[in-house]
Amino acid sequence: MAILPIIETPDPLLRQISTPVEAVTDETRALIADMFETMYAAPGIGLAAIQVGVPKRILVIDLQEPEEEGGEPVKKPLVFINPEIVRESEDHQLYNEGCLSVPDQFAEVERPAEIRARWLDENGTAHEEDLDGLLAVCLQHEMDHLEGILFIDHLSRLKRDMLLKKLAKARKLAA
Ligand code: K1U
Ligand code: ZN
Repeated sequence: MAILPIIETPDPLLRQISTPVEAVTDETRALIADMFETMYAAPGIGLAAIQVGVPKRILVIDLQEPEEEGGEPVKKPLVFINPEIVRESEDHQLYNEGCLSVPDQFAEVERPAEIRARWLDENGTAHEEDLDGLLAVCLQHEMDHLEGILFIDHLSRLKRDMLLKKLAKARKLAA
C-alpha cells in the first residue's frame, strides 16, 4: 500500500471527467487500498480517484464518527464505484465543506438533504440505498469530483474569489 500525492487546485486534472470502471479487478482493489491509506493520512473523510491523478469513477469515504461521545472513531470504510444518484430530495441542507484539493479552506455549500444512490462495491456487488446527513453531503461532494466539479464552484464568485485569495496567501506563507 502507498500514500499517494493529492492533486490540488488549480491543477487541470481536477477538471477532467472520470470514466466508468468496466470491471472491478485486483488492480482496482489495489488502487482503493492506496486511496484509503492516502485519505486516512491526510486526514480526510472522502477521496475521489481523480484527486490522486486517476480519472476513474471510484470514491472512498469513511466519516470516522465516534461510536459514542468521547470515544475513538471506529473505521467504517465505504467504497463507491460508478456511483449514480437516482433520486434527490427537494429539501436542502447546508454544510461547511472542505476539500483535500483546496487545502484548509471551508465554506457552506447547499445540497439535497437526502439522496437515493446506486453503486458497486470493491467486490463488484451492486447497492442501492437512501442516504442522508454527512454521508449524503460527502457522497455528493465526491461525485462532483467525477464531473470535474469542486465545492468552490457552488459558491458565489465573490465567496470563491475570497477563498482562493486566502488559499494563495496561506501557500505564500508556507513557502
Ligand atoms: O477532498 C475531499 O474530497 C475530501 C473532503 C470530503 C468532504 C468534507 C466535508 C464535506 C464534504 C466532503 C475532506 O475530507 S476535507 C477534510 C475534512 O473534512 C475532515 C478531515 C478530518 C476529520 C474530519 C473532517
Ligand atoms: Zn473534495
